[in-house]
Amino acid sequence: MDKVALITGIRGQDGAYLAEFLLKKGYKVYGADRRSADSTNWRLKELGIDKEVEIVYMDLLELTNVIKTIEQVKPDEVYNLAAQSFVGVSFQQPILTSDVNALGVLRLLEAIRLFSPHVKFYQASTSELFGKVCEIPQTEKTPFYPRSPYGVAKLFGHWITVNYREAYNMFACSGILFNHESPLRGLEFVTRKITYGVARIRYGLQDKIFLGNLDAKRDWGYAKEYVEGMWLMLQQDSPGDYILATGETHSVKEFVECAFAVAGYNIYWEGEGLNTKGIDKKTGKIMIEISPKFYRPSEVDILIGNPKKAKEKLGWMPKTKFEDLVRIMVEADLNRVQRELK
Ligand code: NDP
Ligand code: GDR
Repeated sequence: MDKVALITGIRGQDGAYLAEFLLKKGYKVYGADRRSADSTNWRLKELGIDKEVEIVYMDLLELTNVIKTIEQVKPDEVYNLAAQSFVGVSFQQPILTSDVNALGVLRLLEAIRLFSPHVKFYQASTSELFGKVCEIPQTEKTPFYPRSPYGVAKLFGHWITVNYREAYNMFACSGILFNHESPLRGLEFVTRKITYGVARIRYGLQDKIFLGNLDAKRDWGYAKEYVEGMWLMLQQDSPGDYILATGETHSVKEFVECAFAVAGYNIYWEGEGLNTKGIDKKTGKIMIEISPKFYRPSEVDILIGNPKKAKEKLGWMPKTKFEDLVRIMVEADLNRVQRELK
């Protein structure tokens, strides 16, 4: 019999790639969608799997809905990817963010504990747990110090997963994933905002991109590879927590330079702080300006993860290098914008 997986957050970046991955492995995949007015499922469509994933309506805010879904789907594995995942918005919606990202995890764990305790459970934890880092690179043993309501809520999600594993002997894993990007990344995140912006500039649809803190450094990997790591965690003999990361860090500035270079521009910088400008060497045009509205009240300055445990125990290795990731994203957006223009 095929294994059955339930993926929450099916309409998100990781949900789409994980569904694709599990379908290829022969799983029956249920995708939990919280239902919204726009149910185009563009990511599943882009991967050509929208007809293969069975959509069930489930909102992590609604306990009875969560219980009924677990009873109906009878999954072997549950991947909890649903979240209010945008750190910036978590400062404006801290209570909603906590309800979904913290209590939402607990609702799911309770439903599993009470009605289907043999389910294997994956929780989407994050490098945002490290926040104000005290150790470089970060490992599974590095102390947490979240810097946003998003990070604080995810901290609860992480620890409640650990607690249910220890208290009830549940097969519950927490994947501490560093930033992972792709052409399916949401447009509000800085990488996709830049690559889509570059493509629109290239085709004359916009003049410049407004950004916030250019000095923030992130460990950016390719999302398609990270979903395999999630699956591997649930295939082990015993549950555990793992970091998935590349072990490299780059600034937003470097991402900008690299993305523009793929489209044939050469960016140099003038000014400092809010007056920083990214200028195209050939034309002298300003391509990047700073807007204070994209700054966060408290920032995570640098993240760089050590994926040694995942390498040794899961055999998981990131393959795509930073420059290749940026190229994949810019080229996909150049193609998209070209198609939009037709
Ligand atoms: P996305 O924002 O692309 O997807 C999140 C999904 O969660 C969306 O489909 C959203 O639904 C859904 N969702 C939001 N609120 C609810 C709710 N109340 N009930 C049910 N579903 C809900 O995120 P990613 O795919 O990038 O990330 C997947 C998970 O991994 C998230 O939990 C994120 O916090 C975490 N993570 C992501 C990392 C990354 O770099 N991408 C790194 C580390 C952790 P809708 O489509 O309707 O908005
Ligand atoms: P992050 O991703 O907060 O790391 O969370 P994001 O791409 O939003 O920000 C990365 C860094 O870039 C800086 N930045 C900007 N960010 C956005 N969104 N827009 C801008 O204009 C901009 N200018 C500069 C930010 O300040 C930040 O330092 C992502 C999400 O996927 C989380 O769900 C996940 O847990 C973490 O990655 C790991």
